[in-house]
Amino acid sequence: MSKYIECGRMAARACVFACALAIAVQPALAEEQHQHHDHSGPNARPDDHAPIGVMGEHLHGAGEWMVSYRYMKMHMDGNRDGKKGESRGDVHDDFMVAPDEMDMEMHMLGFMYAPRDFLTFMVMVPFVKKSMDHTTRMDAEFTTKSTGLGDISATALIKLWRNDDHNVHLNAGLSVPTGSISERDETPMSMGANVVIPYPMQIGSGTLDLLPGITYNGERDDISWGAQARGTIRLGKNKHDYRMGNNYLLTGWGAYQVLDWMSAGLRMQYNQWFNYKSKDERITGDMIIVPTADPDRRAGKRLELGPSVNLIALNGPLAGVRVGVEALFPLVRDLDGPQLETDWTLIAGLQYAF
Ligand SMILES: [Cu+2]
Repeated sequence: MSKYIECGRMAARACVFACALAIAVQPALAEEQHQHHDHSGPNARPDDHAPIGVMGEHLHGAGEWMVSYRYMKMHMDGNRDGKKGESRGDVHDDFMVAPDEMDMEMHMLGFMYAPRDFLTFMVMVPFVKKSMDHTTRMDAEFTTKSTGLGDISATALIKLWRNDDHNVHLNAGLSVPTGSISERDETPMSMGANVVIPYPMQIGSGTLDLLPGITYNGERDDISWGAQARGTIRLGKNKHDYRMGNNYLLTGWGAYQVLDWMSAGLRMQYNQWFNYKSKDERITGDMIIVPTADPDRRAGKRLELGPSVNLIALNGPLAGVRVGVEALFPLVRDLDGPQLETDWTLIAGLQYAF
């Protein structure tokens, strides 16, 4: 129980810090300029928003709301240790079971509301679906699945600085452990029992996580660009006595406004994540038969690049509706493996501000 109190205290401190910062920077912004970026009106641009895979990259004008839906699919095929690919046979040299493929799908609902021009609140509610195929040393194939509500997050986006062409804001978020860390399924080794399945198949982190970040946007004439750095900092340990590794993400993008209602973009993203602290005794026994059950084979880094398209309806009954599609492909993958490697990610979304 004390762990939770400790987490709560740290989270409370983080919130107080974010609010204090907001109050401290607010006088500098007291002279609230009229909303330069109208997200729904006739002056809106398709590239007012970043490629759809970026979150919390824009603020809204005072009184404005936005609802969004995103669909994300990540496909992983084949194993890798370091930067080098490993065959199923390589994995079977050390483990009784090799993961072959994994698909992760996410449906994410988003809500944004700006009480003031300098402050926008954002809440994200993910629904996650995972499926992993495996082969045993005896050549038996099996699939495990998990699905459910993920970790819900709330973030304050606080304007730090703006002039005609440039914007900088702070992202101060908190993720709460609403996602399950007790997903179960049958495996050939479980003798018909439903057992807790390995770490990558769990839906949530089980911990309160801080989501700090900073975002920059610029635009001039027909082009726009931006960059964002953000982290996922896990607090304490979860109820099954482990903590997932922190995650750090750095991304930059550029977009060109092809038409009033359509922009095309390119984005690069660097992501690094770390090994787990301690372990879940239900998953990691004395003998590790599959690499996904090893808390010390979770870390990795990935550099990705991909194209995107943003559309906006400027008038008519759908005015203010935005559609975005983005794909990401890996340039560099470096895993503390063997781990499944990500081959592609697809993100599509719908946004409506009012
Ligand atoms: Cu928004």
